[in-house]
Amino acid sequence: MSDPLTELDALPLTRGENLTNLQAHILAEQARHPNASGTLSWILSALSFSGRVISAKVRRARIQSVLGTLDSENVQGETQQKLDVIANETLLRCLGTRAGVAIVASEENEEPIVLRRNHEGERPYVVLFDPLDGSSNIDTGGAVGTIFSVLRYDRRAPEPNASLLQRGAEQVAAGYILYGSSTILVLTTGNGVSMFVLDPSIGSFLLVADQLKIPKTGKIYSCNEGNRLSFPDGYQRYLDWAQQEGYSTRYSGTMVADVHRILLKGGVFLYPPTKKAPEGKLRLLYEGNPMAMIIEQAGGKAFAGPVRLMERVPSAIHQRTSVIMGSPDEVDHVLRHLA
Ligand code: P6P
Repeated sequence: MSDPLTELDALPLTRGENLTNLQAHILAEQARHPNASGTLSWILSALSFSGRVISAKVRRARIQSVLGTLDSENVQGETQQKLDVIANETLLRCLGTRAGVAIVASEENEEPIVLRRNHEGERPYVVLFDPLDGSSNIDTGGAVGTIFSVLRYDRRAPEPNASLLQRGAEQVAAGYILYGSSTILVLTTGNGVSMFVLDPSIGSFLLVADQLKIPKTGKIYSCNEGNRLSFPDGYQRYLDWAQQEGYSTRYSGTMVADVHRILLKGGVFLYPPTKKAPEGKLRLLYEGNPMAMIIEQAGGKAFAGPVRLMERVPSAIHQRTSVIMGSPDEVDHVLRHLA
């Protein structure tokens, strides 16, 4: 009969740490706010549940012959992968059961979905998400992810959608779920960054790192150099400099995977303006802002060209942005070449 404690040691935890699951962590965070109603905790719980469902779908995609594409396109004009639709439906159906969610907005839906208007007593929220970021990598077994952003619903807003068009600095929570060699959930509610790994044998996200800090430096840059010739000059000068300094490049085509690597190992992720996407390709509200909140909460920097990304005032839900985010010193190296 093996000693249960040694089995605990085998879990993906720092040796000697307590065994904390995501639910316990969320409730502990809630307890830090005496007048918290628990509404946000329920929303985070719905996002976690969605992540577990989507993870199971992603890992069985080939088996369930879910791969391939629907003949439909999403608002971005991108061919929808079947798993895009399934991930989107999963999030809508999990969040829809939570009373505190007033509006949801998704990369896959042209218009936001107003779930509830009357909010007597509730402190409602709006949730924005990219249900399956990097979905073009699904068919080749590449990493994909879900990105989410939570803002307060503004009752005073002239119309519901105005609550969606808030600066990233107003986010109350943000994070992502990476479906890679393991399923990893990274979350911030404004009090640092926590990382959880899904243990599929028990169906729980277990805390493996709290108050995660991004390395100050890292000689790695992550960008699609296929677009290099259409980058503005400053970015090309930066790439010349980085290559002369012996930097490595890592780029998977899934923002969640590329930024997660930088969060743990250091470096800088950049998606500059290109001829095809003069505003940048990534979406401000449900890619740029949530990833920027994670990076800044971990001690990194996140810019859109020369301006702090989370200061940008959105004018449209599917608005695009350029992105420079990662280790503080590495972002500074890029900004220095843009000046
Ligand atoms: P490109 C995926 O489609 C995505 O939105 C991000 O996850 C990723 O960083 C970027 O676009 C990849 O774009 O132009 O390099 O294929």
